[in-house]
Amino acid sequence: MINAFQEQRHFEELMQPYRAAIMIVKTKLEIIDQELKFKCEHSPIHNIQSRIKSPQSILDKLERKGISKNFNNIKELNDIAGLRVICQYINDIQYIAQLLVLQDDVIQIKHNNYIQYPKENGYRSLHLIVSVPVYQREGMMQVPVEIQIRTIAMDCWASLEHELAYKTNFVANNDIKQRLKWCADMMAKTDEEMQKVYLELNQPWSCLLYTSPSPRD
Ligand code: 0O2
Repeated sequence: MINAFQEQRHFEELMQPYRAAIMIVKTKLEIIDQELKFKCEHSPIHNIQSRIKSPQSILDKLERKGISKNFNNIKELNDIAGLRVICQYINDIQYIAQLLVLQDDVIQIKHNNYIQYPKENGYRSLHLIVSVPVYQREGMMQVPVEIQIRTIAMDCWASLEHELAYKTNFVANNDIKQRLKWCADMMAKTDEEMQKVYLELNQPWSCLLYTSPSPRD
């Protein structure tokens, strides 16, 4: 009993910097959204979700990567802390990502553009791994955070597909795969059309929007 309690406490202690990193990156994203809302009358972020990977998922991932299943090896994983940013329109995705990684204390470690290059099953999303400094009593440590940035439509497809196919032991047959892919492509067409309508209705007023952000001096 005491051992289980101590293990739980040890795990929670290891998670502390990751929880802090989530708070830091989430706040940065909220500040970006607030600024754009004020200056461009457009709030690109619909919703931000966050999660700390569960102990079981951590052990499963260590095993998948061929790393010994021990919580002290979590430094080998970059997605213990995860944020999902749901945007209104496709163009918002790249713009938010750029504004975030241009910040001096945000180091980009990895960039996977599954929107420009969707996965074979139709999965679309922009994945970033960044690291941010977290200050604790012992000093500063750089903590990685995985950020998935996608539109409402991409998120709708990915959330359902996650349950239906991605995280199940069930191996989808070709018919199911094609139908899921068809849905993903329809969602992508909807995103394109919604973006066009938004720009047609708002262009005269959104002069600042989607212009390349440049590094601050
Ligand atoms: P969960 O349960 O969602 O957290 P790498 O770390 O680069 O070696 P990894 O982590 O597979 O390999 O990277 P990738 O491909 O960028 O995927 C990271 C996450 O994106 C996944 O986390 C999923 O959340 C999501 N994802 C990737 N591909 C798909 C897909 O085809 N369908 C859906 N619905 N989501 C996907 P986890 O840890 O695999 O799972």
